[in-house]
Amino acid sequence: MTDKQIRGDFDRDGYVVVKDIIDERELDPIRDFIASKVDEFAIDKHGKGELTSFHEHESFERRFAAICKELDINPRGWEFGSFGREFYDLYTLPGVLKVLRLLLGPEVSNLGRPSLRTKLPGCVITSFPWHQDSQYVDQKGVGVRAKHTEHLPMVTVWVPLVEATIENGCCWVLPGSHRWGLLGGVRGEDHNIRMEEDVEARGVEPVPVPLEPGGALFLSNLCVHTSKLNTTDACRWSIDYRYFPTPGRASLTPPQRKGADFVQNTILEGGGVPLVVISENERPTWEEWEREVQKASA
Ligand SMILES: O=C(O)CCC(=O)C(=O)O
Repeated sequence: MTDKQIRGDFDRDGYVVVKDIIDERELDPIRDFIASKVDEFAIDKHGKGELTSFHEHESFERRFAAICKELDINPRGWEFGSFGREFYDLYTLPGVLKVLRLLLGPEVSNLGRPSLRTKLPGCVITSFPWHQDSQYVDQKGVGVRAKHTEHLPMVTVWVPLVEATIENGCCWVLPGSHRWGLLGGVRGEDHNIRMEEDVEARGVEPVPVPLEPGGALFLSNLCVHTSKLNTTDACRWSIDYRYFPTPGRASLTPPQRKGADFVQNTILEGGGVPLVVISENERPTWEEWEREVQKASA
């Protein structure tokens, strides 16, 4: 795709799918990280007598699903950490940064809190209802109603670690919905946001986004999207992470700056440190970033 097509699709639809921008080998460290955590989990549960098998002969896609099935658990998210070199390397993938520069300009910060998705077979709680990502950023607590980032352009990068298909619960989008503004929605007891209106009634045809590893879906914070039930017997592993314009950027309008400050403060309150990516050649190294995070959490 040309830069013009990427920018044009994103402006028109509120999302753009870019295939083959990540080398398969660039995904191996995060897959290895997942595999080793799943292994530790199996060993721990087996040691406690809760598992009859380590399920070690299952594939990457199947193993965690088999373990959770035997334990009869359905976790909403990944519970084994999301900070490390593997994550830094994903945030700074050259192909991803190139697209981000087209969509958000030259200086962006990473929100520092990725969502590593297990998306287990038949797991209802990870069939996320229609939502806009700004709703999750702005409304942290159950029942909270707030709008802080409506005017701040943010981009979610959604990266499949196995093939995402309609059957295993890929994302679905409503093209053009980023022009509807930030809609009313509220976070329920299960921590999922639910819209106050039936967005499908607006008549836009939902579009599925099946995607092979190596591609990425770039989503505006206002693009309405969902992901449906995983009807297969394997996990749909993926990771998504978010960027926003660095708050100090001179070109921000006052409402954008307010939104960026809100995001920055929310991250710092939560003990995280945003990763500032100035350009492909100028950004904190992994060691610098790690030191900063350690300082913040000391
Ligand atoms: O990966 C999924 O299943 C849902 C992702 C999503 O809705 C999001 O990243 O906002």
